Amino acid sequence: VKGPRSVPTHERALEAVRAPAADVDGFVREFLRELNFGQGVSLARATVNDQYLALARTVRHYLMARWLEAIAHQRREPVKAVGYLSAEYLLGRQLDNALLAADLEGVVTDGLAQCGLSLDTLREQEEEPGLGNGGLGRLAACFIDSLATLSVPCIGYGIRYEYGIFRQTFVDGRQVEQPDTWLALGSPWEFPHPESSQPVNFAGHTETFVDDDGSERTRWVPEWGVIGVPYNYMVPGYRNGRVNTLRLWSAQATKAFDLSIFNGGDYVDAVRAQTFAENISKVLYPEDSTPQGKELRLQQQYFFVACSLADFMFEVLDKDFDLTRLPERIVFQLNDTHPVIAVPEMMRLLVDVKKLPWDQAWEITRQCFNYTCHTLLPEALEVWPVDLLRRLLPRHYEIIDRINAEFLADVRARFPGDEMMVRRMSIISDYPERGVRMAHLATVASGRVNGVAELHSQLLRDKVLPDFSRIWPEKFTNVTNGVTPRRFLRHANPSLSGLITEAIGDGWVTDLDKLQELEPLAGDASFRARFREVKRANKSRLVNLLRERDGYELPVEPMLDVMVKRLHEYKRQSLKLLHIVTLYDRIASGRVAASQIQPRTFVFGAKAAPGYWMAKETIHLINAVASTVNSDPALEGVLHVAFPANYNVTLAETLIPAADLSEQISLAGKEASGTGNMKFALNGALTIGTDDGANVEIRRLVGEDNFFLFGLLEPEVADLSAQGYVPSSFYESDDELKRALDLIAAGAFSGGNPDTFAPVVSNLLHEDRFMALADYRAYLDAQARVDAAYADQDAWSRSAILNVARCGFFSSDRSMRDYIDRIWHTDPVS
Ligand code: GPK
Repeated sequence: VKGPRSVPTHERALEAVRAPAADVDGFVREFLRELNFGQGVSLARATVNDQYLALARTVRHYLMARWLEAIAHQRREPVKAVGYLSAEYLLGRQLDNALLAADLEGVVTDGLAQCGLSLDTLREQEEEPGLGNGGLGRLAACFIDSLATLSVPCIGYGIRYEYGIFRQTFVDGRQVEQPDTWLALGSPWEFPHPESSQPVNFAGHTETFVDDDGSERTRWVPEWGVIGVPYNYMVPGYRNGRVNTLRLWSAQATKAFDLSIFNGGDYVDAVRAQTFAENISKVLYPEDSTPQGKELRLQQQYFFVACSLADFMFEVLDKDFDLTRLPERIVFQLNDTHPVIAVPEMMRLLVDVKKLPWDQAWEITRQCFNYTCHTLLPEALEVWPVDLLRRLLPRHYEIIDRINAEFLADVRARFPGDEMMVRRMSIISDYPERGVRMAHLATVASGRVNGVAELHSQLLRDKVLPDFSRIWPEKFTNVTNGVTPRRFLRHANPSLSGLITEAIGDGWVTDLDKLQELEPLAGDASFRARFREVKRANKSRLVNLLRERDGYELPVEPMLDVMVKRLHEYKRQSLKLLHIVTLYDRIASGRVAASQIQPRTFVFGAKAAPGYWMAKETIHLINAVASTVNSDPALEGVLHVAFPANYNVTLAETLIPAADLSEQISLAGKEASGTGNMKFALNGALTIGTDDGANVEIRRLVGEDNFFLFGLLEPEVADLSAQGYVPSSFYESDDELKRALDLIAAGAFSGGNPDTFAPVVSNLLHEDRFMALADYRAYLDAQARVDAAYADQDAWSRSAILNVARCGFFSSDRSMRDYIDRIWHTDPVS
């Protein structure tokens, strides 16, 4: 598949990559050329999609020269790069990001206007690449944005899923999943490079043989294989001339595979085989924090890391590169356990393919990997059944087995006689079935292991991997997550960005600590008034969007209270619901007059994993409560519940800037970090939250007066569960809680049918793994404090401004500097 590369003279090469003139005329010329010659239509006949595709390609041209230079530099100069290995990248729309990075928005707006077109119409045409489930995938997207902005060489490696995260629809209030056909109308941001494809093998067996030099070696005789075709995406830094690469792999059938079957004469089988191979990159698994041990998922994981390692080691570096020096050129970051099969794959490449001695290969491998853990939930830590792993990747299993044997010998030497410890630490577990604990493998192989917020990193050390942190305390570190200020403030909130820039200049876009300079303005009444105008304008923008997108008629006035994140029991959307049901009940029962209630609009956004039954029942209940509340005339203008379907990055960009109140109400000790929490605070919403994840750090930075804390602390959660938590005791002892649950149970939101939500009620009453009932009263009290605070608009705005001013720490630029200082030790390039 590899075509020859031509070797042009240096001058000719430069000539080929000159960007179009960055003025209106230059843009229009290039745009029309793309429309005519690229898209094959005249302006008069072009559809909106034609126009969008031509625009996207035109914008690409402005970034291309820098991109090619960055790629050439990577090959030419001995700099160390970051290889970010992630099964998910939740990118969001590309056009606006590219316009922002290249500073083209003004030119493009004017140029399109000259053609009778509007940028707003064209940007709506883009289907966002939803190649991730939630926080973990979005974090990867923020990180690669920051690395490009910091001019740090990075290749993001991942999978080009043909279907990203499903499109959520509601039918009678229930979630129905539709395939995400994001590629259907063409994908102008990607560059396929079939000439750089990589073969990937599976299954078969291993055999030992004696090599030419007389040594005994092992080889893998695989049974079948596929080809990985890379698709490159630009990752532009913010106005710094740096463009990094995101390289996503797509699976294709091999020619050899086809041929053998075609020669067998069975044409139809041959075509089926092709489909089988291409299935590997067909669809993103929609489970977030609850991986299912599916064979295809393991195939995906091995597929993309095998392609990525070979790509870096044999394509980016020269074929004859001295691999003992590999750690000088690359550091791979394992984004959770999904890419951890890269560890035995690197050993296989070094030992079997490059014939390095095992110990030397292990030394190199250990210097090349670091591991980020994103969870504390035991069910989210991947364990692959030994039978499955051994069948699919027999050589990798042998390598893991040897890594484990050597590791356990080391443990036994340090702790003689402590076989319990050996069992606890083993990479291969015996119970409940023989399985490979990918987090253990990652920890053994990595130079550094990090959690994603202070509390999480501490719990990771103390509770998830305590034995490991005892023997290797220096391995463990924390890097608190961050979010990119480009997408989530500068782009998503142009009104607030404008106000900030007017006050302190625009340096904050790449140096978010500068937001501190806003602090004195929190005391300035006229600034506060302008801040409120911005919030109001953002609410109007949201109301307009939800009218067009979902047919909602929402009032602009009320407090906007937002809970958007994956639907998961530990995140406790059900606790939020109990609050709403209680407010409803207070009015319906006449205990409180509607006029006494602080008007609020509640917005939910949440996808449930299609196989997560309780989460889907909760979605149904949210929709049922919404329709009851919204159709009650007594509540008009007082309470409103909106649940727009298909919450995604694009909706977040309009929703977050409009929010007054950010709901971050997971049970303490369960949310590793959260990043939505950061986006809301940065956009001037106040948080109501538990002492969990990065909430802890947000509260410390914004000040306890500007944050509504409630609920059990993590040690209290641990105590309560040790004592034996009995949720019904909270139900019995709190009349309002009892009434709220009884209302749901009686069918108040299901047309009088008590069966509809019986499982949800019963789950809360008898199981309540995440202690929603225990935190209910504290939560309602905190909501009462929110109401009181909101009644003083001026004081609220002051707090909101202080949230913005004090959240500079949560820039992913800072996260990236932390990774660089503590883990990667890479340098920016000039
Ligand atoms: C954690 F384990 C997982 C997972 O499978 N998917 C996922 O999105 C999230 N996460 C955590 O739940 C968040 O607390 C965290 O902010 C995010 O990863 C990024 O670290």
